[in-house]
Amino acid sequence: MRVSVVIPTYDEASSIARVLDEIPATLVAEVLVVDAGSTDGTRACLAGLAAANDPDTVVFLDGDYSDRPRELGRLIEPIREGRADVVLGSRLAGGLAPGAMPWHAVFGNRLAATLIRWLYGVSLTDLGPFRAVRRDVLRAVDLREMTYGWAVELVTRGAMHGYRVMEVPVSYHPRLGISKISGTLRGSIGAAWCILTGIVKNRLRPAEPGPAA
Ligand SMILES: Nc1nc2c(ncn2[C@@H]2O[C@H](COP(=O)(O)OP(=O)(O)OP(=O)(O)O)[C@@H](O)[C@H]2O)c(=O)[nH]1
Ligand SMILES: [Mg+2]
Repeated sequence: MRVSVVIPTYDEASSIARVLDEIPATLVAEVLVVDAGSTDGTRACLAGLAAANDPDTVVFLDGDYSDRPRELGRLIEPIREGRADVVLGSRLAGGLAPGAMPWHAVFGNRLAATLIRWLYGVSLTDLGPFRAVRRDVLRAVDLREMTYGWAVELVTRGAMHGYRVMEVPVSYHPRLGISKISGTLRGSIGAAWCILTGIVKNRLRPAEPGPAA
């Protein structure tokens, strides 16, 4: 299975070398660090995805050393074994280190996961940035959201297409460098709005044609 890793970065000079060092080289074919000057990290994820060289699975993680790249194997294992199509790393089911996530981010992620459970029947506890996705899912889902709603769109629309979405516990640690999103009011409100409205909106959107159409 060919695995491409995509890491959005914006002013992460203090952490990116460490993140890259700890990616298990035997498990991945390529790593794309997307240091684009966009207005948010998720658009950078999509740019990385477009540049990836024919992957079977794409893994996303943050460049601030909050996620531990050594745990990458946990995310791709269920895909490799044919048990899942999308695997999310849950920080709230895993080891959340003190100070790693502000309280409002914990609350917002729990709320989003609960709504996804209710509306889509997918059992999640968190919507973390460390995730692995089979390329088929990325092809089948017509991704329209270019900002924070992108990950939600993938999970919710993927589930509506019948793809298997699951989570595994991952650890999460205080970031190195300066906070860009969850530590700022603007970032937090923007992300919360996109994510929560996206969960409802995607449920109401008509199904897109299948991948073969
Ligand atoms: N290319 C690019 N990457 C970004 C941008 N904004 C954030 N990122 C990266 O996206 C990832 C997630 O952003 P973070 O700033 O860690 O957001 P967060 O985890 O919600 O909150 P903090 O860790 O508190 O800042 C990090 O690797 C950032 O460097 C951007 O405008 N462009
Ligand atoms: Mg972060």
